[in-house]
Amino acid sequence: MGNTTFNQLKDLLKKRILIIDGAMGTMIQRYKPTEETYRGERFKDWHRDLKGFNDLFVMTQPDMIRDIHKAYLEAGADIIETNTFGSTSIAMEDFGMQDLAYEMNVAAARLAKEACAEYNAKTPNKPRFVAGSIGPLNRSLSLSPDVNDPGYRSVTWDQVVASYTEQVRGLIDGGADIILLETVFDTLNCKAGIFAIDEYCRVNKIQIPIMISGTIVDMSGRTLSGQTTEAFWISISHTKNLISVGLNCALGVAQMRPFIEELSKHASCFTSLYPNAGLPNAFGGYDETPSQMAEVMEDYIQNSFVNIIGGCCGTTPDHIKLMVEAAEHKEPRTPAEPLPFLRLSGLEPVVVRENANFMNIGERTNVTGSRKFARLIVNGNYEEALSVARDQVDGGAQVLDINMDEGMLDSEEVMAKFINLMAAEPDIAKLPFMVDSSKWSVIEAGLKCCQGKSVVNSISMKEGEEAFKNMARRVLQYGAAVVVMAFDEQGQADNYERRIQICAKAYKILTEEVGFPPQDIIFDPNILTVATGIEEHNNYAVDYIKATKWIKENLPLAKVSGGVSNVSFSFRGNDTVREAIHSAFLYHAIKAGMDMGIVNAGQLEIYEEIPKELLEKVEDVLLNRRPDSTERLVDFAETIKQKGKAEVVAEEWRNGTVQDRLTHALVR
Ligand code: THG
Repeated sequence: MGNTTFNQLKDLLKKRILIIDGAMGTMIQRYKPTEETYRGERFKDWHRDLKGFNDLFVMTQPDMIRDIHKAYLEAGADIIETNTFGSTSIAMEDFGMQDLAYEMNVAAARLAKEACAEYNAKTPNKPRFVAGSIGPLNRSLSLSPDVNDPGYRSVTWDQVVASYTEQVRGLIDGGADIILLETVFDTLNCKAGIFAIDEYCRVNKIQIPIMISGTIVDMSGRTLSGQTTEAFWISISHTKNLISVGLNCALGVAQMRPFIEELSKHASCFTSLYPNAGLPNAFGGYDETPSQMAEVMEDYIQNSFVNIIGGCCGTTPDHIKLMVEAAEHKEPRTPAEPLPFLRLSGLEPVVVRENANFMNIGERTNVTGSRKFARLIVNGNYEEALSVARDQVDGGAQVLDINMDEGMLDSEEVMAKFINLMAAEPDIAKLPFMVDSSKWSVIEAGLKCCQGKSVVNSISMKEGEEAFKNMARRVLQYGAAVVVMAFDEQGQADNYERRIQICAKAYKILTEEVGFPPQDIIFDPNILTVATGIEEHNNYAVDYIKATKWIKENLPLAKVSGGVSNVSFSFRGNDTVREAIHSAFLYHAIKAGMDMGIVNAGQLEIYEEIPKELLEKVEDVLLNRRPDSTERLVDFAETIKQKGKAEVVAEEWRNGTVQDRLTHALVR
């Protein structure tokens, strides 16, 4: 299978609105199936009740399913869905049928394909497509089923990937033209599905178009796992061969308006909408009539919100027929062309626009960077460890760096556990996460728990180019951005030349060989400790800043970051001096183009407020302005008493007048 279906669909979607079919369940109900209908001949002695397992009909009542497919094709659908919404080994465990998953998917895809073939033969100029339906599963990777244990998950990423891979294999073997991940309420499950499809296609050297359709649970417009529409789009936008993104199920067609409008504004692919025929009524039925739905759809078409329309629960061939009419001879929406900004997400989006302000990445959720956090994690006091994360958010962090690299810990397990716990705290989970480890296995363990678009911290050419490329490709599959350290087989870059040479090489490999979006590359040209007394270290800050400027001027769209607190390790124990060093360092590095930094959020001194004498001595060191600058700063530091300043200041400003408080808040 080449990319021909993808191109064929793309060409069609440029010309007209395509129609996807309506509900399977509603049609099945018309047959009033009994337990015996479900069982058919093959499962008449099955040890579990099977009533309600609609997917089973592809094996036990194939004629019924084929007839339903035909009814939708007859109504004018261009795309019909396989009857496989729940046909994964994981969901089929409920019926003791997990071993039949592959067979069911093959059977279902074949039925749909046969029905399409019949119509394609009749109308060769109107090709019909089979979308292999993949549902969201009955187990969630983002949500705990146990209210008393928010970090618990009833399934693992690897299990979901394995189960989806089997389903994908069955659907493709049975002849599906498209894979449709639908009714996504948990973006992490969806990302595992994307990963499964991508890996399956990579291994088998095939390509298949993908459609993704999310669902929302109420008028807040959030997914069940809590994401806003834009955050959802950002989280899945790495999907290769993505033909469309959209919404289905959920509310009635009219209530979908703000959310499909929002999605259509952001999505660089085509969009789809196939809602329920209204909300379920008291009897579990659906009341919106074909003409009511078609009328609203027509409005959405006029407003260029949609490229593919159809129906979900409660819709029938009559609904589809009127949608076909509503879509006829209409101009289809043109996909959005989002600017190439770095876009991250947690429950909410973070977009790093051109000329964006400096972005704070909270450093404290790091067992090697905070004794307190390390103690809490080692002792299993996760409750309080979460408050460390929360304090960083309150202190202004826009991303959280998480590091669990400590010899006494099972870092993979603890990384996963802590991220899962943070996922249950909306005030923390609204932020994107930066998964920080020097071990790739720990980074992967973290990525498997992030529903948003996170940042990998970090990869480098330390173990050679092949290893580097392999990690970068994996990062793409997980849908993350990446920090690249200026490190190669010869070691860490510690001068200007090595810094820019390594970054330039990494950029070339990533953009030209791996296909990494340049805006998702964040270089870290090594913030190393100054004022150590070793002469070779004197130019470290200068070289970092110079390298930053070079990267920003020569590696288009790439970002620059760094671990800011590293620079001042020589002054451990003297926070006043350290904070002055950090803010003076940032003042110059940001001017040179530094986009973001790992910092102790909430503890950054304001440059203009650094006492003159201290600032001069600090800048002498940072900018390597005189040979004795280290001694002079060390001597001066002795004279500065620790005041526990940050805390005091933080409270004092609240006693000012309204004018003073506003000024303070604005300056901050
Ligand atoms: N680049 C990238 N990632 C990084 C770093 C980097 N991750 C880790 C580190 N460096 C950045 N994070 C920190 C976190 C804390 C400190 C320094 C860097 C720190 N901690 C206090 C200390 O060691 O004195 C501890 C204080 C305490 O125990 O409370 O300074 O460079 N990509």
